[in-house]
Amino acid sequence: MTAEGYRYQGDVDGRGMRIAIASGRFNDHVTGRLLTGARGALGDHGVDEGSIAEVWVPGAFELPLVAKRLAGSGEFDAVICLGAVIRGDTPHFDYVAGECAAGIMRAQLDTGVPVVFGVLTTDDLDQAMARAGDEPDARNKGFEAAMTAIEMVDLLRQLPKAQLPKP
Ligand code: INI
Repeated sequence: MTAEGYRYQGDVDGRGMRIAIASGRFNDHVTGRLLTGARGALGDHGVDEGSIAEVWVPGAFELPLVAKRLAGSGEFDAVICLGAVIRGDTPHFDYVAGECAAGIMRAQLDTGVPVVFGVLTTDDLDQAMARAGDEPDARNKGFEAAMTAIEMVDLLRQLPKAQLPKP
């Protein structure tokens, strides 16, 4: 403890971490770029390529179920979800984007394993492409999601363990 109290912050050293990346095939011209960005960040920060599992699902709506399975398997320290939900003229967007976000949150709360929301929700394709830049940096949401995953794994390792609820 310092004079100011405690301070916790995750480091972005991914050495030894095992990471699963689940990606939606819907709009795969976008999600493929997010995946490249995520792999770039993991590689730059010490995650071994052999410790990364790549999983594809049909679309963003399927991400929560698969993320929960991966997170609960005990095989991974974090799960990164990548998707691109692009608003057309249909209310489908709101259902897909909303349920995807809620399901991903539930997967991480239920399992205690970080499940990162690397899902673009944009009005059009141009906006999506602008967030899926081909440089491995923060203009690529997949890159940003991977950095979040590493930081969260390290942060949770530092924080006090959760107490089991009293019977
Ligand atoms: N899935 C996406 O990942 N992005 C979208 O933009 C999208 N739109 O627009 O419909 C989308 N729909 C498919 C959805 O994720 C499911 O795969 C489908 O509904 C079957 O459950």
